[in-house]
Formats: sequence, C-alpha cells, structure tokens
Amino acid sequence: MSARLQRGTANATVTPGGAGILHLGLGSFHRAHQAVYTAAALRAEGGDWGIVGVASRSHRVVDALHAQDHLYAVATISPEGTSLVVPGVHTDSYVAADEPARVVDDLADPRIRIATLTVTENGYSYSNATQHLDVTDPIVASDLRGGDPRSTIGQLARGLQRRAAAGGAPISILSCDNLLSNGSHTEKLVRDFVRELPDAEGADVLAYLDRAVTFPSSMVDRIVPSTTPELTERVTALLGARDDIPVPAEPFTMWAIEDRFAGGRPAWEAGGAVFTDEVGAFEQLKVRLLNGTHSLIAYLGALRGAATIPDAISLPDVESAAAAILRQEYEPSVTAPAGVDIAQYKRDLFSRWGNSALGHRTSQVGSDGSVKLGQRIPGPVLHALENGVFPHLIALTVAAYLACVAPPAGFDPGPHAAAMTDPARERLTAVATRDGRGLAARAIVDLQLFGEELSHRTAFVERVGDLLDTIVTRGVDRAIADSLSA
Ligand code: CS2
Repeated sequence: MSARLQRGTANATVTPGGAGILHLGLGSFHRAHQAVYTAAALRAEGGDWGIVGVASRSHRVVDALHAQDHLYAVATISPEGTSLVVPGVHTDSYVAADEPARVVDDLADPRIRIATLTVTENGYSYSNATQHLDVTDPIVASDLRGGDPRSTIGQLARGLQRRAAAGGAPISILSCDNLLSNGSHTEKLVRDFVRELPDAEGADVLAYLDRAVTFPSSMVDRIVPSTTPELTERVTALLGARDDIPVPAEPFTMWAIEDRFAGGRPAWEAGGAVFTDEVGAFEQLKVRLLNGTHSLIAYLGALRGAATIPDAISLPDVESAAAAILRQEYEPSVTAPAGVDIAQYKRDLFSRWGNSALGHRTSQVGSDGSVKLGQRIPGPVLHALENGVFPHLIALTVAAYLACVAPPAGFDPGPHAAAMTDPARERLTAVATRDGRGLAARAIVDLQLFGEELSHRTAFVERVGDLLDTIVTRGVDRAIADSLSA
C-alpha cells in the first residue's frame, strides 16, 4: 500500500508564501481550474496568493487535504492518455458547516484580498421569479436575523460587514460560476442582503462596498466530471503515493476575467487566463453554446439510456439536435468576443463532448436543471422569437428536462434521469400530470422556473408541453425528429 501524498515526496509545483485567497466551494471544478491557474501564477511571480479552501458541508475533500499536506493531483484525460499535475496551492481548508464563524473571520482578515466562489448556480439564493435575493429562503432569512451565516450570500455580506468594521481593507469577490454577468449578479445579491439590515448597520456596509470592494465578472470553462474509484487507483499508481481526491479534467481550459481587483491579484495570465473587458461576450458564448447544448445532450441522452455525454453525442439524432440548436438557436443570440472564431469554437465543442475517456455523466450535467436552464435558455428564446425563429430545440430541451425530473405517472425516464438531483424536483413532482401542456404551464408560468419573461411566451410554453406529450406517448426519438423537421 502506497504512502500518502506529502510535500517533498510528490511533484507539488509550488509552495505559496501565505494565503491571499479565500475560496468558497471546494469542489472538483475549483481544484482543476482556479487552483491550476494560481499554481502557474505563483510559479511565475510568487507572492502570498495561497488559497484557503472552504467546503460547505462535505468533509471528504477537507479530511483528505489535511491527510495529504493539502496536495492532490489533477488528471488531464484525453483519448491519447492521462497526465498529472499537483497544483499545491492550498494552505488550509475547513468545512463551513463546522466552523461557520471562521468564514466571517477570514473574510474580515486583511491578508485575504480575493474571495473566489464556485458554489454552483444553485448556491446564490437567487429567485428567478423576483430576480433578487430569495429572502423567503429559510437559510437566508435566518442569516438576516443574525448568528453565524450559512448561505453563501449571507457569508459574504456578513464577512464584508465585519471587514468594513475592522478597517475596511479592499477586497474583490470573484464568482467563478456559470452565471451571466456573474460579478454584478453576486454584487446585486450581496447588496440585496445588506439592504435588508437595519438602516444604520446597512449604510456603513454599502459605503464600504462602494469604496473598496469590487466584483469582477469571469467566464470559467473546463469540463470536470466526478472522481471515480478507478481514477483514484490509477492516479495513486502513477504518482507512487496515495491520493484519495484526484480530479479528472479535460485538456481544454479557459478563463476570461475582468481586470478590476481592489487588493491586487495573482498573475493568472501566466496560466493562460485572459484579462478582458469583453467578459460578458465570453460568458454568453459559453453559457449558451456550451452549457445550453450540454443540457440538451444530457436530457436527450439520459432518456435514450446513455450514461455519459460521449455516449449521448455518439447517437446520430442527438448529434443532429446539438448541431441544429447551436446553428439555429444559440449562435444567432451571441456576439463573438474578439479573437474567438465561432466555427472553430463549435468544432472544439463536439470533440470535447465526444471525449470518451472522460466519462462525463449525463446525470451530472442534467442535475440542477431548474437553476441551470434559467441561465442558459431565456435570452436565446426571446432572441429567436423576436427574430421570427421558433426555438423548437430549446423547447425540446425543456420538455426532455421535465420528462427526466417530473415524469408523468406511468412514464419511466430511466436510471440516468432518476439519478439527477434538482432543488425543484419536489415542487415539480407535486404538480406532475399526464397532460404535457398542463405540466409545462405549471413549471414555466406558475412556478416561473425560468423567470418572468418566458412565462408570457405562451406559444413556447405550449410547444414544450406538446413535445413532452410526444416524449411520453411516442418516445424521445420521435420528439427529436419532430423538432428537427419543424
Ligand atoms: C455542465 C458544466 O454540468 C453542467 O451543467 O454544462 O458543468 C460544464 O461541464 C462546464 O461549465 C464546462 O466548463
């Protein structure tokens, strides 16, 4: 049995001086993305830019990081083979649920100059219906009453409140989640929280936010599936030391960031990050073309019995549906940022989705569709309708999503759909019905799952319902064929 991965015994690339970054959301994506760029920055310029990683509830990664000197390997996987790097940028880690006060303390610590976030689309306590912070969420409501905060926005707001009181050192909050305008989105939610505080308390924090806190936007991209026991064994054999938390990732990686850092930043460009004023264009391109189409592939694939994205995209009609949604419904809704060739970008997407060595699961991409689709589809649907194009394939995406997570009685969407988790699953199941139009109306109009604007697009809602009926009564193949020929 191999000894545990340790500094000195493994090829850790860097040793950070001290910690300047607090990261909320210590999942695989962070460890294969921002950590790798930060390692490159530290190699290039050094500096106190180590990362303190905070997991929200799970102990698995934190326990392993403590047992292995905060090291782990990122396995870059392609059909050509696997290569490993050990970023080595984390200086400490803990579980927020165990030490909730520590998150606030760390955010107030002037040595921390950036807080990065990968808490998923679902971690922002955002209400699509009100387009503001969901103050009816019991955790947010409790954070507003006081005590140690447990929601991400509550943690940020309370941490910044403490920081303002402790001297008000500048800091930047950098969202690395797949949300459009993720910087201003996060800022808006933090301000929503602060505005709910008693006047005197809130005013000081708002003045501090104006003066010394920035929320740059960033577009992040790298496909990172869940770790498997096989990968753990393979990495341990390759490293010659036991690593319980390796992260698998594709070779492609991209990070576009707005350069507005109040307290300095690492030289992330050393790892290939692009600092640009066009982050909005990068985000739209990625959230719509990559993520929007990814959702379509995941739901259609799951309904067709495909366990993985490469299995799904290898089905000819799923591939045709992906090509058509890109060409007809997503691409016309975006403007390419300077330097990006959309034709090449789309070719890359197909080879990335087809990376069979990666084994990215349809159930992983299909999870949390109620929050993910709210980011991915409304803009393109409205754009298409305003331009006289009916978005049949986006309607198919939503119909397939509903078939997976709110299957009408008597319809079995299969094991990959059953494995999808979704915060709206219960609410949707409660209104599930065999009438497709009825279910579509309850989800899109009554629950306003994808925001207010879409709830008024009756023809779209009805098309989702009709395609759902087709999936249930005549099969998903028929629904794909109908959407492609419409
Ligand atoms: C995926 C993303 O799970 C999903 O919804 O679309 O996680 C995707 O793999 C990443 O955004 C790629 O950067």
